[in-house]
Amino acid sequence: MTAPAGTLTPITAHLSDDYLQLVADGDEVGATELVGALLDDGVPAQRIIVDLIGGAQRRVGELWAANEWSVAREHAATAVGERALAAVAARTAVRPRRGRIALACVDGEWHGLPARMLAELLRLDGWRVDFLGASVPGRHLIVHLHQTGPDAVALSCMLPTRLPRAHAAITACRAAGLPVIAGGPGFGPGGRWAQRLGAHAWAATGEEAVTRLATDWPPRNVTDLPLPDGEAFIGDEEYTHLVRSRPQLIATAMDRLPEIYPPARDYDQAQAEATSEDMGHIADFLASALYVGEPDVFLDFITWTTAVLGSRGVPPTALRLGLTLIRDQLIDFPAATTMLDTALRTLPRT
Ligand code: B12
Repeated sequence: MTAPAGTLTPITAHLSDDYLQLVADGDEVGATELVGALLDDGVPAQRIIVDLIGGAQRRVGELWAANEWSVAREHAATAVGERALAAVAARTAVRPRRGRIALACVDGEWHGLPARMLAELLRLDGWRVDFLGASVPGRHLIVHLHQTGPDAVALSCMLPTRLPRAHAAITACRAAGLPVIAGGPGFGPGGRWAQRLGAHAWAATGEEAVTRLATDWPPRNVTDLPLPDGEAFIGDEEYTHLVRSRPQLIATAMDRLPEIYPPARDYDQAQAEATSEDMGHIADFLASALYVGEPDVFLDFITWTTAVLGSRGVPPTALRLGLTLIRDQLIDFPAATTMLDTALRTLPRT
């Protein structure tokens, strides 16, 4: 017998540790056997998806960020999570009794697993879900919507750097008369950038989305819903300049780095590539911050990246110099330089 979803939380810390160990070992068979045994014991599929599989993925993220796990180990762990989720889905068929939802990750967003988790939660609640997977280009999404005629669109965005693309997708869905529910931490604390970009609703978690969609959804007269205030700032001149000049910005910063940061003179190819990638992240988060007019997009990234680089032995000085090299090339852009100056002030002094 299956207990109703949400009535108990039978995923103990001990069970989570066991599952994380299987994930850490890349043991797909062990992980699918474990979730199968839990289903046999009557543990609700929702608890397995959210608490066990999702909880382990978040832990994997912490281990990667702390440089305890390599990218390869993280990839292997994610593959086990996907397999375990598929095993739960295969065991829990539910006949659709609600509407049809298209669920996609926005263009350039490769975190497909959280969206897949949401897809399964919605399916368990009786929705027919068209899961379109990771990184769905806006124009293909719209073609799909016209071909299939869903009742709503759910858009997943885990990284704020994808906000401009999320905005394009939301705008296109609105134009097609479809309500959009947005989700994922990329939309900011409390989903505040989702609302600013025109989404009709936002939910922090898959379970919150299920409740929301089951109660007050869809909004009536979707096409009449007013766009939020502040549309005008979006995608201004500074953002456009930054996006266009991104390759040049990074190349110039990389050329100048050894002059002002002598350790960079001895970087091997892998270190140089990682540094160039970090410069790219600085440019991308800055561009998104400019796009939505929210310095916090950039400042949150700086806090996060200081910790990640620190755990890899890169001192705040290196980040400070990287930011300065980008700033020096953007002196004619007041919003960008203000954000960079604020970020520079927040960096720990060494
Ligand atoms: C696995 C993983 C990857 C995998 C994804 C594989 C896959 N198939 O999903 C890969 C390797 C591709 C990846 C790549 C990157 N990643 Co990554 N990744 C992760 C990791 C470890 C797990 C993600 C996950 O599955 N979380 C588990 C679920 C349960 O999370 P959740 O947020 O609670 O999910 C719920 C909500 O988000 C919500 N939700 C999600 N979508 C939607 C949609 C709607 C409509 C609604 C209503 C709700 C909703 O419902 C979910 C279920 O309840 C996270 C760490 C973490 N803490 O999440 C980092 C993380 C997200 N990644 C991060 C980074 C930086 C990257 C890279 C930039 C790394 C790099 N240097 O290249 C790239 C970017 C790729 C890209 N452009 O998308 C950072 C982001 C930090 C930041 N500042 O934003 C994180 C947080 C890691 C960290 N601790 O630093 N990553």
